Amino acid sequence: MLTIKNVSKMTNLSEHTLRAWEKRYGAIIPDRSIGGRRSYTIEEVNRLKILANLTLNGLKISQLAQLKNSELESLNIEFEKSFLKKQKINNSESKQLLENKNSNPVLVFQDSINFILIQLKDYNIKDILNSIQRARWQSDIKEFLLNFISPLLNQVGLAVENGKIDISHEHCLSAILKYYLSDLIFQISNSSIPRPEYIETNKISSFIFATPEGDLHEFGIQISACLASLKGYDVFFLGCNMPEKALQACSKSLKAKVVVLGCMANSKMPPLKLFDYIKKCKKNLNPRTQLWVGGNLNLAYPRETAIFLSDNENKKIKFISNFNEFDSTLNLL
Ligand code: B12
Repeated sequence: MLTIKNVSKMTNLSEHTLRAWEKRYGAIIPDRSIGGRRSYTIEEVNRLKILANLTLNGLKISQLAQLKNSELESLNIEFEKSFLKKQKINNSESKQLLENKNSNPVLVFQDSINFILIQLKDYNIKDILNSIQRARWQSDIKEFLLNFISPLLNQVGLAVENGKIDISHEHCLSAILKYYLSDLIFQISNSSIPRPEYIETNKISSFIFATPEGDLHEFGIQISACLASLKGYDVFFLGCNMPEKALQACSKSLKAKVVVLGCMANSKMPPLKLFDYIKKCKKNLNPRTQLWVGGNLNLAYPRETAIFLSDNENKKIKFISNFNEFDSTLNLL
């Protein structure tokens, strides 16, 4: 028998939503153990997964809660079919996907990314958002961020470089993702999303996320903020383009354990200016606050990074160039 915690992880529905759907709509009324705890069956979990998908597609739980399982399943298949048709996936592929949606998440994500690239050309925001929501629903948050959001941004970058789409399309997607990921950070922090890796004691350590003044690339810190929050750390997302003095003041006031700077090598940010910013930042932070520099700075400028780190004052600064490394560093804290 499954507890509400298990079910929350399996369906990506928060415990709060599960209780609300039970109490307000009677969508599922699980048995109770002798101690009064909810105990779900696998059939109930399957029903909840379908309800979650249909509500993501815009249907109201109030309209769905009383439908029979068979009615929900047919409705769900209709939605799947119309979505896959839109993605121009041929019949045999769509059948395979319908039968075994989770067997190849990379394939499912790549289809969604292709679909978004096509929709971007027409600035079709509604379908893009829908597609993002579906990718989110099909996977856990980490997979969604690392295997979908990050490759999506890179492929959009490539499409601009190759002249397949133009900068206005890239900006359009950036605007959508900025909104979507900000909301996700907020939802994770407020526990409205299950956190399988959550560690209660982590919440005494606060993390600040920002990018240096002049650097507008903020998806790296948004993704990292989600990863830290999933582990239970208290996350303060300050966004991009942070003046160094303001960052220090904030870090002092919050007694931050770690300041995470996202630094992307780009033509508008000369490396010396970035290293200078990082150096000043470390110098003026509380000595107990760690400074982590995420992004491709050390990879793009290995020689400059080596020189920078040879200075005793900078030795304790950590350079982290990808999210898996960031995630493991969080475990070591
Ligand atoms: C979205 C985007 C923008 C958006 C940013 C919007 C926003 N809210 O963030 C906007 C439109 C503002 C923008 C502006 C510019 N951009 Co831009 N942008 C991109 C794009 C398409 C995606 C970047 C991104 O967020 N990727 C997602 C991240 C998560 O993945 P990633 O970049 O591969 O990062 C990896 C690692 O570096 C690391 N990582 C990255 N950040 C972090 C942070 C932490 C904490 C950690 C742990 C790890 C980490 O993890 C990732 C996976 O391994 C890339 C294209 C591309 N191919 O990357 C160009 C790109 C980064 N931009 C580029 C350029 C040149 C610019 C501009 C100078 C363009 C211009 N002429 O105005 C300006 C600079 C503005 C400024 N002052 O900063 C170049 C940089 C090339 C270079 N080395 O010079 C790229 C590569 C495009 C290109 N091929 O030319 N950009």
